[in-house]
Amino acid sequence: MAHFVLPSLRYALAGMALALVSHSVLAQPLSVENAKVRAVPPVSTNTAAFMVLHNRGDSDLAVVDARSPAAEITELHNHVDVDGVMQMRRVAEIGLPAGGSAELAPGGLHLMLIDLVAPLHEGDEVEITLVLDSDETLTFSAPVRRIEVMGGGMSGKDSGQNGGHQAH
Ligand SMILES: [Cu+2]
Repeated sequence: MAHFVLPSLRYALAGMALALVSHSVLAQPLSVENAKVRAVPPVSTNTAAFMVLHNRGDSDLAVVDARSPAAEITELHNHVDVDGVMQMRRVAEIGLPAGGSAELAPGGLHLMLIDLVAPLHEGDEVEITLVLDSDETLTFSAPVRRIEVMGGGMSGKDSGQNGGHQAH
């Protein structure tokens, strides 16, 4: 591996770093706990991230977007009961009232990581950025973990193989 950096690239990187510093303002009132990404078999191209969000501020806020370098697309999802069948739906935002919290957990709200750029291994750290309605962002890393499917009865079925909506 070459260790030198071309001058033009060096300038480009410096500019990028400046742009990130000036644009990415830490969303102070928002805190993230217990973030994790579901480990999936290498054939799976999608996975989900779970966490607990707390709004410790005095005003309401909402998470309106998310992104991760680990996936081509990151979406906010929820599960809804449609005639007794749980289906995933993309949601426009995850609202957090002042002093409130939201749990992203299997069977409910989650971040959907779609078209993973590389297979994820247990123990890997995945960078995730949440975008608020105020345009503030919060970036953190979440470890890849094995996460059991909730609801029992499904444990005998290898639900991770299709890489699709049943993966979580
Ligand atoms: Cu989903």
